[in-house]
Formats: sequence, C-alpha cells, structure tokens
Amino acid sequence: MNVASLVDTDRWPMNDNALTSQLNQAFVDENIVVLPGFIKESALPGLVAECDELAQVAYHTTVNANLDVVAYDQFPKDSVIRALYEWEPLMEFVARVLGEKQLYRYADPFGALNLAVMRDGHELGWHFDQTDFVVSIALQPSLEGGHFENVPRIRSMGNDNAETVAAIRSGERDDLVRIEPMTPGTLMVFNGRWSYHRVSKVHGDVARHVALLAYDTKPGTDSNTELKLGRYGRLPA
Ligand SMILES: O=C(O)CCC(=O)C(=O)O
Repeated sequence: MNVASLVDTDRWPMNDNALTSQLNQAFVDENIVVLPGFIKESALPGLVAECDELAQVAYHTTVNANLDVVAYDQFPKDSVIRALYEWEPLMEFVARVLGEKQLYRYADPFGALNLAVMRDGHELGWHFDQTDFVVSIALQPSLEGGHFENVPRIRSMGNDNAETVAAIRSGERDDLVRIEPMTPGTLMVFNGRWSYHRVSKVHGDVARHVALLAYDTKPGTDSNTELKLGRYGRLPA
C-alpha cells in the first residue's frame, strides 16, 4: 500500500518548513488547525467502503457519549486507515504542526486508532479532552447534524471559566460556538483540553465516519481499565 499517494501533497506539502511553521503558529493561536482536502478526493470512496465494513464490528459506547467505536485491534492488517496511522511521515508532520520534536503512537491496543461511527440519533455531548491533542480525519459526513462545534481556548491552566462554560452548555452563549468545517478528507489537529467541544446530533441514514489517531509526546501511553471497559466493552486478552 502506497500511503503517500492518498495525501494531496500538492496542496499540503508535508515537508515544507514554511507550511509547517505557519500551521504551528495557527495551532498555538487557536488550539486547532483544519486541513481540508488533506486526503485526495479520489481516495475517499475506498476509505469510506472500509469504514462501512469496519462499522459492522463497532461497539456501542454510552459512557459520556452515544456513538459506535471501532478499536485499533479491529482494523485488519491490510486496512488503509491503519496504514495511514502507522505511516511515519504523517506522525512527523503532526509533530511539526504541534511544535514537538518527537511523537509516539499510543501503546493502548484499543485507543491508538479509533473509527468513530455516528448514526441516526447519536451525539457526543459538550466536553473537554484529557489529552493535549487529538488528530482526526473526517471521511464521511452525516446527512444532517454531526457538526463539530467548538469554543476554542475557553479555559486555561489557571482559569476554568466555569460560568461561561456552563452558559455554553445551557445554550446561552451560542455566539461563542464555531462550527469547524469537516468536509471529507479533512485532517484536523485539535487541543480539546482548553477548548469546549461537542458533536451535534446526527440525523439520517448515512453514518458519520471520523478516524481518530492517537499520538503522545511520551512513549507508552495507555488508557485505564475503566475507560477501556466503557469505550470498548472489553479488556485486552
Ligand atoms: O468525532 C469527532 O469529530 C471528534 C470527537 C471528539 O470530540 C473527541 O474525540 O474528543
């Protein structure tokens, strides 16, 4: 599998220092960078077919969410999404966008790579992430809803901004909420620790497919038993 051929490197030259320093500056300023058309349009039908196949073995998660999740160990060896995740140049590119010297793939046999499948009625409520960043690749939008809604940099280490966060949750501060564009093929690097975000309710009989690629600045990162049981319904053998 020639993974490099999936990426539109004319539009997003991954080794171009000018591009990666510009993206790094945007990440520092906004806690998010959105790269539309990172995956070539011509590669999308094959990837969506893979998602539809994988979605059949997804586990329905109800902890803090209502969506179906495919775990890393469920991606077959010849999976193209797996190959993208395991492709060194992609990890090195994300490191440069983040301004990090080195990244490591998660040691979590389930959480390293997920496919999030959101079907009619599924949603992901307002939350902050426990991690400094998440990398997502949007592959298929739902017919209606399924928007990635985000309030960037709403809290910081020293200020939880609890009143505003509560007002967003109760729908009184929609003026602060941005919908981040997630057209198919978009790569997003996002810091959800300081940005409040959700995925709005999905409607219609087309599943929303998003691949979530987990990297860390330290080696050996794994999730705990409680998270594994909640999100995947099982523990490693
Ligand atoms: O499905 C998405 O687009 C993002 C999921 C998300 O918000 C998260 O994993 O924290």
